[in-house]
Amino acid sequence: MAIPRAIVAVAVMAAIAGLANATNFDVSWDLSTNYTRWVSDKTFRAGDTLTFSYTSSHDVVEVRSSSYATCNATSPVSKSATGNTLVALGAPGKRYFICGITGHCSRGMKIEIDVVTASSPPPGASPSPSVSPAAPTPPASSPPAPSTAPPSRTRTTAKVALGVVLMVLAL
Ligand SMILES: *[C@@H]1O[C@H](CO)[C@@H](O)[C@H](O)[C@H]1NC(C)=O
Ligand SMILES: *[C@@H]1O[C@H](CO)[C@@H](O)[C@H](O)[C@H]1NC(C)=O
Ligand SMILES: [Cu+2]
Repeated sequence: MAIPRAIVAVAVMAAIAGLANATNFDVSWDLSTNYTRWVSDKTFRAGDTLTFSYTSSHDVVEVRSSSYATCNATSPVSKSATGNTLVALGAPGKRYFICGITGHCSRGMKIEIDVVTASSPPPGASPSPSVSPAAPTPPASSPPAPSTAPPSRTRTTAKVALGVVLMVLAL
């Protein structure tokens, strides 16, 4: 009531800007996914999150690199078996996750996440944000076309959806 809408709107835009670079990666945690391949086209930045989804046949165990190499879940950093495990990638560095059920890690349920600083460009990315030369120019009122990379699309979609929700709340 006492807070002018303009101030609320500025706060909302600031909140959106702060979240603009956070991406959630959904990890379908099972015995059939090749996680080496899954990580290969993704860039994980500090502030991003992972959401592991899995059945009761699995769990998520975070381990140190030495235990990762040998699939040893004996003294984990952390362990979760809720079926839906959210992991915050808070700081740059490597994170190691395995399934603690006997035999699953050695059969491929292991994933190494290399978290880079939030401002780092993805490996091999061109220095400037590129627009496909063949793409038609969108009408001026349209939002920018999302990148073809799934994480970026998630990022953009989440940002737009959040912006809509917050703007509605602000008004
Ligand atoms: C997983 O994918 C990587 C990269 O594409 C490949 O080199 C590897 O052989 C695959 N592993 C399995 C078990 O298929
Ligand atoms: C697994 O790790 C624990 C704790 O570090 C260690 O005591 C145990 O010997 C390891 N097991 C194997 C099979 O290496
Ligand atoms: Cu498992």
